[in-house]
Amino acid sequence: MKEIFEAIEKSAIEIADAIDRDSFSYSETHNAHGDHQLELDLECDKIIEDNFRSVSNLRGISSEEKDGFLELGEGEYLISYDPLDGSSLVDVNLSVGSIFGIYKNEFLGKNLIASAYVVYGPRVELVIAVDEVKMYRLHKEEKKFHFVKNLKLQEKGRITATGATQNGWSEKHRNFVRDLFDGGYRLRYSGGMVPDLHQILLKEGGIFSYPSTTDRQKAKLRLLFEVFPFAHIFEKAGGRAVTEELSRVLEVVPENLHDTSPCFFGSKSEIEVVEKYYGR
Ligand code: FDP
Ligand code: ZN
Repeated sequence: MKEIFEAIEKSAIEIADAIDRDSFSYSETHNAHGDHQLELDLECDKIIEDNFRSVSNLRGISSEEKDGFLELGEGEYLISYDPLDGSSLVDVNLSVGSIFGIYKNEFLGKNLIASAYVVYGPRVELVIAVDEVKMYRLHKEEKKFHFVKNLKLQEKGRITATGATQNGWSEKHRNFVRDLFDGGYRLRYSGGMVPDLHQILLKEGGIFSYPSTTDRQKAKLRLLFEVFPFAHIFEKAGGRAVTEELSRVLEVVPENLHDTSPCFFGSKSEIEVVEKYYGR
């Protein structure tokens, strides 16, 4: 696994450079989700693919920006990744990120053995979860990540982030959000999953939700590329990640690489509020 983490670090440094350097124009192509790809989405995808190609123990990779599975060898690990999450925020200079899930055998939540994400903000930070959740910061001159601290959630936080088109929210979701605001929670939503979840982890509590809507029952966030890795990180940090049916996110079985699911990530107390409104 050391080689995998080194490839992620190297990719993060190269992507941070690409964000500083490149134009943010659209390419001619769309990904499997119908998103119009930026030139930068494709470049970040290529950077990560190239770095993973030199890792010896990989069987293959799957990316939000690629339609199918890319076989790389006979190794035991599989990696799913989102090369540039929040690409609609690149042109307005808000933080974006990369997300990684590392699996054995099959792309199932229960097979996730490590996960990681990188935030490209005013600083570049890397978070890796194996048994514990560890945060590192890039020292730009040295081109090296330095350990900062372990991330651990308290029982309860004070911030909430909720996505999707509000006029499509269910009654349950409206009541859930109202309960949080009535209880004094503050809204913290940038529209980038990585910085929004990073904020909750660093503030040691709170809740992020991306619900189903009337026009999108399966919501928007992708199980393999976004939802599983963060569910793993939140659980390892002492929090929880559940679906609208209130099952553990990591128990959802995807049928296709690009499947999506409604999801909630939070500290324990806020997930109890989800249970209060989404329970039968
Ligand atoms: P984006 O489309 O900009 O890549 O990956 C999807 C994502 O961003 C997440 O980062 C973010 O949490 C979500 O979409 C925001 O979606 P809404 O605008 O529908 O709330
Ligand atoms: Zn994404």
